[in-house]
Amino acid sequence: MNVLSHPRITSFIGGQPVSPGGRDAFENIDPATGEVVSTVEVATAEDVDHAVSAARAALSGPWGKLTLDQRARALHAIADGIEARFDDFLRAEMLDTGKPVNLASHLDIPRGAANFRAFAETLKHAPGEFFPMVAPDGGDALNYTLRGPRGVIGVICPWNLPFLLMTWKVAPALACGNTVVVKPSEETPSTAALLGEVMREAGIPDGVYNVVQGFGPGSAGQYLTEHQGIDGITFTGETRTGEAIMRAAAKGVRPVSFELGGKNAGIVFADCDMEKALEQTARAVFMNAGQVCLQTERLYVERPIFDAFVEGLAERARALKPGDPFDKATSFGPVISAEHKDKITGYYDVAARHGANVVTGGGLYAMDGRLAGGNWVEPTIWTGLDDADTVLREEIFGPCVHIAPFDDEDEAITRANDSEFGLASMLWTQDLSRAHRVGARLQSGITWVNCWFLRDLRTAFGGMKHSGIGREGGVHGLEFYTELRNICIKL
Ligand code: NAD
Ligand code: 6OD
Repeated sequence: MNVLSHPRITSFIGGQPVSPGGRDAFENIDPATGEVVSTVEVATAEDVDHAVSAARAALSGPWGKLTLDQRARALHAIADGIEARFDDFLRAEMLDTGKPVNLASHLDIPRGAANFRAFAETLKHAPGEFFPMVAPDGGDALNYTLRGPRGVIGVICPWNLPFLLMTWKVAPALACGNTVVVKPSEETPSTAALLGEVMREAGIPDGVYNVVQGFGPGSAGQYLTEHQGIDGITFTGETRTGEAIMRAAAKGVRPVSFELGGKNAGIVFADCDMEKALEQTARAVFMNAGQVCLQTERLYVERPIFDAFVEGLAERARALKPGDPFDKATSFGPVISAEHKDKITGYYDVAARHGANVVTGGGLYAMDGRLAGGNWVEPTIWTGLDDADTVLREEIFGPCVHIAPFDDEDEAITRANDSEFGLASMLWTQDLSRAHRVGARLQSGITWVNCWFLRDLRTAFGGMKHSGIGREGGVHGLEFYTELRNICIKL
């Protein structure tokens, strides 16, 4: 059954969507309009148990017997399946998130397919070890490593780039021979359900890919993370949720891989290419209505260009076009939910109360017609707050940035690093030596120089400090997605 023609979305277990009926359900709301697009049935603890059992059984079925090359071909077949149903994924993602079509069709859905292709190839280049040695009796011995799948991986996903971030974890998990139970965000259930259909069409054995729908605490998320049949948990979401999941993972000492929150800083030096810096900073702040973990919420601009930069960014914010996400002219979408809208505008109120200079925005768009029911937060720029202000310390995850002037390189680095988070940073300068010097001192898992969100999927991705544990991407995810074993043979 096609999830798009079926407004009741259920979990996907053992190669089949769960038959609808008999479970608690909630409405999936289109953030652009506030209209109900589907109803989602919440997985029970028993459903989660079935999903984990199906995933465990699949490990010792045909899936577990595939060679690396065969698994790589299976991953390419999944990517082919996503591409063949591109428009279905696009529509599902847009109705779940309200993303403008230009963004979802250029970023989210293509990256879903690209994730499977990238990890299909990556594993072929995984390094191994081989150590010949002399034993105490003078005889020879050989050590070498074997990599095997970790087992059943629990994949817990957020709502901001739902398909991109889910496939970013499912693809390496499967490439390494694991099976998965995915818990998509309650805000964005559709693409995970659709991917179940693609898995079947691509001939992936039953039980390799399972989805349990529902919420976090007291629901499918908690049941999954506490389930002792889960061998490892990979999670993307808020730092506080990560802490709860880590507590759940402690029972049974299961490993975790975490991509968490951020409060990312950007530094703009006076020698930057101003046009490019403004264009990319506008992306870094306002793309996906600011709901990207890599988004810049704190910007430090060298004093000689401070006024011009603030005004240039404000012009770009004012030029953004909110509107029907399906209209190609729309460049700015709603935020995910009424609750998230209230959280963001709560910070807008705090900023105003604390005396921020509101350069642009600071409130809600007044939208007409059907869009009046959506969550339309204005892109917002502030200046004038202290670095210690709540607005500069806590992750807002909205289309907003505070811009402060700085006078020298050391000061900019110190202020950028003054955060409990350390996910991403951005640096604009045409001085190559400075780019290396500053890049090396910034405390973040990734630093973009003269660009933003430029991704090579072979690179290590993850956060320092409270922004994460471990690195995924390329061969770096092997540490989490595989068990490395040493074999020592006395010859
Ligand atoms: P969230 O932490 O609220 O939820 C993420 C997922 O965890 C959802 O599926 C939710 O149902 C589930 N969950 C919540 N509580 C749980 C619990 N106790 N046990 C098990 N599962 C639970 O995050 P969100 O609001 O969906 O996403 C936004 C956050 O994600 C932001 O903080 C953002 O920075 C972060 N994020 C980080 C990255 C990264 O790569 N570092 C990427 C995207 C988003
Ligand atoms: O590009 C990626 O691989 C990635 N994990 C991006 C995360 C974006 C956060 O919202």
